[in-house]
Amino acid sequence: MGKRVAVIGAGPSGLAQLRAFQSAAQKGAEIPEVVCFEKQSNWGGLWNYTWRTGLDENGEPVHCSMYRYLWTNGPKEGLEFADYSFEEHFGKQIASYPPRAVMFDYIEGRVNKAGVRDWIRFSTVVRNVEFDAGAEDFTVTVHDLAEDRVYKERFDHVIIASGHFSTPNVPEYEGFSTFNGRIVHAHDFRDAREFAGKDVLILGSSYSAEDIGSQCWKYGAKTVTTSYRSAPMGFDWPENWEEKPALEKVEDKTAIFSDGTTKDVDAIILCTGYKHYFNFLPDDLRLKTANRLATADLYKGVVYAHNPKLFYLGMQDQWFTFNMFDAQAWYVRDIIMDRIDVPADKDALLADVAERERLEDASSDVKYAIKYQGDYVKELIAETDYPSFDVDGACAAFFEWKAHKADDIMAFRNHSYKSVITGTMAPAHHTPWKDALDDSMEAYLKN
Ligand code: FAD
Ligand code: NA7
Repeated sequence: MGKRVAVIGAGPSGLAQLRAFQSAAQKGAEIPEVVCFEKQSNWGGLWNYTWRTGLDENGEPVHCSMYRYLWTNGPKEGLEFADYSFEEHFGKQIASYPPRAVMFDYIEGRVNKAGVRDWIRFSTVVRNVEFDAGAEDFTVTVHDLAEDRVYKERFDHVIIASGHFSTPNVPEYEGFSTFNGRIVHAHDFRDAREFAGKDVLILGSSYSAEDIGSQCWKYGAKTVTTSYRSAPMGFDWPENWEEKPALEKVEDKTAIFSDGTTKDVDAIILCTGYKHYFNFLPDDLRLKTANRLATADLYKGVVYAHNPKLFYLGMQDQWFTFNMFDAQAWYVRDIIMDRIDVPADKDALLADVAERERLEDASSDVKYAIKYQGDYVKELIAETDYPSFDVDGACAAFFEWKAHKADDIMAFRNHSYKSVITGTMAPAHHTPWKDALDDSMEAYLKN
């Protein structure tokens, strides 16, 4: 069909896009030429772990925000690929909260099977994207880091799949520059053992705060103190864990909170979230959005309203992940392959966004939010040939997960759920999460 498509990033979203095109080709369709640019030397995005922090071996910002001993923070039954089950990959059903290495293996398994590795130019960072309104195409400038060569290529479409949990949001509080201990953002947190025996202060009250605090607790921190800006997490924490209101300042090693209480701490971990950050995009193409379910300026959550030849994948805040990226990738593929029409009128695109925002804002209930994103996944897959799956069943697994967390925050990962792809119940893991210090793939799969 003569079109050329650039995909930026080979994490779960970018790989979903490659698999979407490959699956159309497998069914006999003529597909565009697809080129994926990935700045790291391997695929997997955030799941491609590195010990490095700061700058990588090429002087580029390290993308990885994951850490050693990370296990999925939600049940795998909520994210399973509809076209590639865990059972197909591992040859058996496995427990519900796999460690990172197990997830990486699963992610890689599907794209190895699809045979799309050759479509990716690794160690190649995208530096700039420009739209030529006359030619109606994009010029993409990239840096081949291995050969140290900068070059440009033209594409009819660009798909941004560069993730949004990599550039840290780093606030400063009074006294940080004279704090007598380590201050680190979650993005640079790697090994919880570093904090064994220490009094650790964690800022934030979302996923990173909960999980990094739990990691520190599991690997022997003396105490964990979490400080919330808006609302406490409110779990029934272990006895050496307490929640405090907002941090006001630190003096030497003493943290002072808004209720006047204090705590002496050895280290401060900023679990204060991430920024949508696209330093390779000019003003007219750059998405500017908060981390929310209804992303600003994206028609159907993927088409950039200000230039509908440009797409973004995975830019939403996430209950659903891999299967949502798939739904988006199949949908974008079908727009590019002229199977799905996008309204020509920009106001219609923005009206779609406004309606999504209105519906998201209609309730602050967590179950409502999970169902809202589930409905979005359903909406997209209804229009493509992505294998339909029981999205309501996945929502039900998320509801159970929430209840299990409320019951016992240090034990929720010991529970099992039923696959909505194969219908099989996951086995219980052989060791409770808090006692499972070896989280290698070999150890995890010993069930
Ligand atoms: P990413 O995984 O971030 O991949 C983006 C890719 O783009 C990277 O490979 C990067 O190198 C590349 N890239 C970026 N910029 C450029 C450029 N300029 N040029 C070329 N390449 C570029 N999700 C779950 O489902 N379960 C979990 O348990 C879970 N835990 C998480 C824990 C942490 C600490 C974090 C931060 C996230 C977690 N997530 C989890 C959510 C995570 O966002 C998704 O699972 C998934 O990794 C998102 O995929 P992505 O492809 O959109 O982005
Ligand atoms: P989130 O979910 O965006 O949460 C960020 C948290 O940081 C949230 O509790 C914020 O409080 C808090 N925050 C932000 N700025 C500040 C300042 N200045 N001071 C204090 N607290 C602040 O990010 P996470 O890293 O937890 O999760 C991101 C992904 O990583 C997620 O998908 C997981 O799977 C892993 P607020 O509630 O806004 O007041």
